[in-house]
Amino acid sequence: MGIALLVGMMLARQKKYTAHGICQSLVVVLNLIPILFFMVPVFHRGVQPRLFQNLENPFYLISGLHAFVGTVAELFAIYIVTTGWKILPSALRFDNYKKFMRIGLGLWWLTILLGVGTYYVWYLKPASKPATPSQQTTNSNTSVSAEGKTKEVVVELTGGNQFTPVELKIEVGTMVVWKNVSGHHNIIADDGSFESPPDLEAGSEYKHTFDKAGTYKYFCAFHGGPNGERMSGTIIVTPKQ
Ligand SMILES: [Cu+2]
Repeated sequence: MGIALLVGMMLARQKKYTAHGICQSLVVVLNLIPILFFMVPVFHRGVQPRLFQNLENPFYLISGLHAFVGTVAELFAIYIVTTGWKILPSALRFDNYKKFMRIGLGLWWLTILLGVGTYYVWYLKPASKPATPSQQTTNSNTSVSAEGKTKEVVVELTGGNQFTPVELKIEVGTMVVWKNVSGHHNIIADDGSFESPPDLEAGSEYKHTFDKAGTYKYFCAFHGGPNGERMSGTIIVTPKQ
């Protein structure tokens, strides 16, 4: 998109205004597809519900800024396109093309930079804590800790965007250890009673002990949603026998 915008800018410099208009308009319109079908749903599920409580966390701050500046940039660009093709009534159009184009291009480049930043923070940034792979018995995924009190049960998060097992039955007092085997995931309870860090990198884990009987639904905000949408799971906690 950024390269196409630069090509479009060259066309304007060479005074090929129709080609310039077609090039930049295509970028603006095609850009709506990933925005509406990918970015808006992921933002709505994974960022917006916890954005303002977590502004000090780069995961939320950078993706939140990208969403804000990107929305302004796309709307501004749509305004430029509708003016350029004379779709808007003349009273609403601008005359100062150079100024508007410069502001528009500046906003788009800022959005692109924030987008690269979001990609880095979400998918490339090395884990802040070194992963601590814990020893596990080979034939069972249930183990008893050193104190002999807390039972631990493992749920694996895999690259296929699945929790394994999807449904887990445990007794009150059991600790569930979610181990991220591959990919980027997180664990968020539908009812908000537990929540992992926003981005659990491969090799890291998140633990939660269930002290109350009940049925707990949870999901990964990257790949699922509440109420059992796609990447999600259930923990059924039964009273002590
Ligand atoms: Cu996931």
